[in-house]
Amino acid sequence: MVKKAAVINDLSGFGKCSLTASIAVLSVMGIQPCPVPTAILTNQTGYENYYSCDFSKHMHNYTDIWKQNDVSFDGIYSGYVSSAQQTDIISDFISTFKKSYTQVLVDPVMADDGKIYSAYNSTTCKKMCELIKKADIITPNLTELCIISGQDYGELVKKSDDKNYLEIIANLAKKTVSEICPSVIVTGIKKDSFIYNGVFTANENFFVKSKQYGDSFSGTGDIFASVICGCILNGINIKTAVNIAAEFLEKAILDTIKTDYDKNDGVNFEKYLYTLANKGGRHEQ
Ligand code: PXL
Repeated sequence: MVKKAAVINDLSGFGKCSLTASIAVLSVMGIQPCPVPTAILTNQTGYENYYSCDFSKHMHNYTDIWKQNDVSFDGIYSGYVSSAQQTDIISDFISTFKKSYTQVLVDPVMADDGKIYSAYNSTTCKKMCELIKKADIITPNLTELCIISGQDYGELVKKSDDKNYLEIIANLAKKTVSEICPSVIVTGIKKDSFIYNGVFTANENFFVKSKQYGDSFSGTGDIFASVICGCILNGINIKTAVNIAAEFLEKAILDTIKTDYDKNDGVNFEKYLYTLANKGGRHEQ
């Protein structure tokens, strides 16, 4: 049986993020992605111009009709929301479909590099911080961890040269683990030309270190979370999952920076998707 993941995210025509990333990654890893669009956009919101068509009023139908059709999911993975109200719809979706075996991954997409996304406001962020309480695992970037834990991002990154910088971040994440969500993976922590991803659970606390190349690219958080989702559903442990996600992104980023690029266009991940096919892809088992 192919495992199924409901993927609640937007569909952006350009930016190689959200559903375009998740559908490709999960499929190659042998998981059936079942998309629930939150919005349909011409392109992600980091470009100068974008048009976004909010899908909120249709999202209830997914919950209602899929309930009538008695579908079930091994995973539920949510990302970008285009209104604060959508967090309630996602919360209802999780309550309706979460079974004992369903893994819920909420990527609390809100912000990056210290700035909240242009379609978000403080209410959206407050509601997202409520939604993560329903997750088994969350994958905030450093800015999002700051929002979740009430830490000023600017003040935190001022300490990035300090010896105990990672320890300060670990403490924020551990507080989140004990108070909000059992597994927290903090992505994209920049220090001394390296990128760290931190894993925090009741029994594990560690950072995975990778080389930092180029900019912050569109969609890398979504690709990272999608690989983690695929790995978890394929029974791969969290440490291996983070290494697989980091290595995959490294290949895509290295390829992207070989030529002129616009960070809004995302990374060249397509030609490396095949490297994920033997990472717990169903054909292997
Ligand atoms: O990758 C995060 C993301 C997802 N979806 C949309 C976005 C962004 C970040 O800007 O604009 C539409």
